[in-house]
Amino acid sequence: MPSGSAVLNYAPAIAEAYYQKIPLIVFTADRPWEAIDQGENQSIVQFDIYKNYIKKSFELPVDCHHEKDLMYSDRLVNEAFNIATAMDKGPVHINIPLREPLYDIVDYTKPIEPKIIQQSQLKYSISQVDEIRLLNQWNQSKKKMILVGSMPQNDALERLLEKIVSETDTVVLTENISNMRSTHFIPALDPMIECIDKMDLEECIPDLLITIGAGLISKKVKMLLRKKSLKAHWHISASHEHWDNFNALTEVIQADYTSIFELFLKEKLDSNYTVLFQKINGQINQFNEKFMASLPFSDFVVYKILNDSFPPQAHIQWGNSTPIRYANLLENKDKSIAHFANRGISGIDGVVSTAAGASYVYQQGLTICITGDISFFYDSNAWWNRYLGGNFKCILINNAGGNIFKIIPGPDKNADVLDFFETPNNMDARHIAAQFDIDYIKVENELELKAQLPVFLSKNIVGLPSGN
Ligand SMILES: Cc1ncc(C[n+]2csc(CCOP(=O)(O)OP(=O)(O)O)c2C)c(N)n1
Repeated sequence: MPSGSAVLNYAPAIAEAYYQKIPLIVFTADRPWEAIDQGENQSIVQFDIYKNYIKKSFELPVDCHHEKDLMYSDRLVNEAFNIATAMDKGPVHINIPLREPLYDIVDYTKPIEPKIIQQSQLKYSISQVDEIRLLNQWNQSKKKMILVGSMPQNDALERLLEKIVSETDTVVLTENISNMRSTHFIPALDPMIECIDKMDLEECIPDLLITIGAGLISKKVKMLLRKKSLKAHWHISASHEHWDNFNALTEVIQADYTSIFELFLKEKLDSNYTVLFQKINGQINQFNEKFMASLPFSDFVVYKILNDSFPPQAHIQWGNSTPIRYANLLENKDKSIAHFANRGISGIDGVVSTAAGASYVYQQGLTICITGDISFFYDSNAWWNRYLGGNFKCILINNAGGNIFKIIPGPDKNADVLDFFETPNNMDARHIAAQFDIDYIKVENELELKAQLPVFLSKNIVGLPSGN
């Protein structure tokens, strides 16, 4: 349990969990209130320290002399766990003040039987009046589009959305980390936009846009939907966020996805909207093949080769910056492979740490972290981890700086400024690998990559930082 400035070091992970709605219980050790702001060693005000990024903060009593103190602590801990895991999930903080001596072990003879307060799970459903109103609007909208943001695999929802597409003539757009794989859905949104010709553009804009899941990666889709004023945008979520990403939000629906989409299945409308997207989707493969064929050996070629080589059951942890963006341009068909990224707040800190932690929890297959060099070196302490196993692999795309800043419009305009954004470097991961006793393979061209990848994926080794 951390205290003092170590508590602040938790902040990026807590903020990420908050925006991704991940249940997280954060424990911190503290000094009692009388020692705070007294120049005492390693003590800062810790209660509510994460207040903007936490569902609720708790503080246990310093002493437990009376049985009521224990009852109170029991209740607080139960409340904290229940709030974190409620339908509207997120992190909670339990601060634990301790009096000196801090390192003695107390011989506590009484049996400890913590009370468990159960929590029945809420199922948000909307009122009948709202049902009728929404269904009415759904019926009147000929062009309906569902845009799925980041979420973990959800087979039941995937099947339900397939039914929505085929029975109600609705278009479903998915991103890589929405983990929705179906021939009924449109993947790889940026190439799709390249394939929309001007004539179809107007036709493509929906009358009704529905968003689910966390933040969207595709900037092109954002720009497209922002450019044209949408008639209606509904955001469905168990929590109460008002995400108006297209400046057109008309309804926040606090419901679980199943109940709302089952409601919409009642209406079987035929408007040919999906036919239009099927036509566009048919062009994506051709577009991609032509585009790939035109490329020299480059980061994107590396990503394509990697994407085609992931073994079944793998969990891919994409780094922020270009890795997740390139990943989002590529199509994934294997449903057994799940894709993740820290897209709650898109920090480049903790990319490798997150993947390392995830590999400890997920033992059924490989966890493969794919990261840029700045993110990798920034987080090099991630390798200081006693629990890493052979199921954890890391691929470092060492392009000697933050390449994203050469791609996004803006920083590239001024060469002097670009240097500060990009932070060019000549760092080599070989020494980090040696320091932490990690196997290391370096590849520098397509031939080497293709030759080494099977070795890397099959061997029980921990990491493959590569350079290109
Ligand atoms: C904690 C944090 N600091 C700074 C940034 C801003 N930032 C976004 S991308 C990036 C560069 C990342 O470079 P690298 O990991 O090498 O990936 P590449 O751009 O080469 O793909 C930076 C500094 C951020 N997102 N998060």
